[in-house]
Amino acid sequence: MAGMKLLARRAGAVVALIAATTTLSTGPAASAAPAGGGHVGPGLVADRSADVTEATAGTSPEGVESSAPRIMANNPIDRAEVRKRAQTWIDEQVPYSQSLYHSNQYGTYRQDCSGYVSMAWGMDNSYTTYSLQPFMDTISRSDLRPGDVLWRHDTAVQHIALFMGWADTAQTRPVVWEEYDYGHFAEQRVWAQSWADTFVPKRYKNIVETPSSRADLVRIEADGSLTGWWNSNAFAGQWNAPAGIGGVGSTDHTRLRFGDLDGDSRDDLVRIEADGTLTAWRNNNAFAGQWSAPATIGGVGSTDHTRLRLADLDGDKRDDLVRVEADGTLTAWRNNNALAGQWGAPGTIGGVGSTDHTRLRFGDLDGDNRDDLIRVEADGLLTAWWNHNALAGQWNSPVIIGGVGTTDHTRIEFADLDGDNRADAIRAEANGTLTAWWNNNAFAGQWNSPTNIGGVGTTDHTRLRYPDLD
Ligand SMILES: [Ca+2]
Ligand SMILES: [Ca+2]
Ligand SMILES: [Ca+2]
Ligand SMILES: [Ca+2]
Repeated sequence: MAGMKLLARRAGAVVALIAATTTLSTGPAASAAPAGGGHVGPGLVADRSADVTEATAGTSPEGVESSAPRIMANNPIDRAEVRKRAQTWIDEQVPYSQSLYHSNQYGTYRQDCSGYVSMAWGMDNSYTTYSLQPFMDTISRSDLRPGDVLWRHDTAVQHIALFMGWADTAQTRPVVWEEYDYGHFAEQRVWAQSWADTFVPKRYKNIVETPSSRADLVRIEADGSLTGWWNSNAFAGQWNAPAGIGGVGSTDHTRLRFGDLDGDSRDDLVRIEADGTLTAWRNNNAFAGQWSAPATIGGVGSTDHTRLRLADLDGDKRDDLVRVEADGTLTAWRNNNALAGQWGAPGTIGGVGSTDHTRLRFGDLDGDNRDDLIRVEADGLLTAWWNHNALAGQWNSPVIIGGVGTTDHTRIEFADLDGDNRADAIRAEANGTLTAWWNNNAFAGQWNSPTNIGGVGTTDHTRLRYPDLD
């Protein structure tokens, strides 16, 4: 689908955000042995266009309700929580059964299609496809979002599956998570259109729509003003018209980072000063031009600012601070309450071996809220370390998760464009168009084919950022 052209307009009213600086804290400390020496293993090259096996039919009927233990009470629940709950049955390889019940920290539910959905939605019983009906509204197919369902109840088929995304940009083949038949675990599949079209899209009445968690687009202009494009539906090429959202005064744009410092799910703005202090503007409502006055929130001592990253290492929704040292070790400061100047003491959390630090990125590839580590290799392959518990130095061994072709690695970034909590891959092309790969299960090497999601006109790509502003 061709992307809508995103033409830039100069910011109108620019809020002047001028920094003050006072030094608050800490220089680096280096301790502990590096973990996860990062070397690319051969033979793990992912097929980046790979879709998972396409399903066309085949579901067993389901069991019936029983007096199984009741855990939850049909409370409001957001989509990230639905994903987190549903993921557990896939990880635990819960086999399909109409009579067996599976228990974990989220309760005890029948191991069939509707029991799985009841569990994912945190319901007070293992409902059936029939008895779920009063809890759901019918929605349009184009309105489907992760955590909604595809539902069918007729004489031939009684089935329900969690909708998790689309496998194609034409939005005909859904990616679903389901318990669908004996001999299978809870799993992710892609449905053929012919099968999917026999299902009705439904939404749980208690789903809470959190503010859009899709990454937006920002360009830092030469005068320090910020132009923002709101991501309406990036993979369909839909962005709002560009708007001036503030400005920091004339500044070296490579010193600017976005990250959520206070966990309100809006990315705040940080500038790394020459002396290593950090100046922050809290995002109060960026698209309305509302930012808090700048404040100094700490400092790392004089340092090469290009070595600093903001990433949420522990999944508490607040971005922590990471510095890539010359020898490839990673030093981290946990964000305890950054806007109040509170950070944990610096600690070494691992290392990737001597490496070009400009090739390292952080992004949550699997939706567990912890940012994983990615290195863009010279040949365009992507090496990733799954963040198991980074602040304790625990990472999985590096794996190749795909590739973006031989390319200028400074053009590659990772951000969640569709709000499914998994970071997608973005390449800023020389002509200002943006190419994106939807993360369909990155650690299994599954990405959708690259698609043009829009463009900003010819521009210096180092001025582009992909924060979630709202
Ligand atoms: Ca924030
Ligand atoms: Ca954190
Ligand atoms: Ca992660
Ligand atoms: Ca995503």
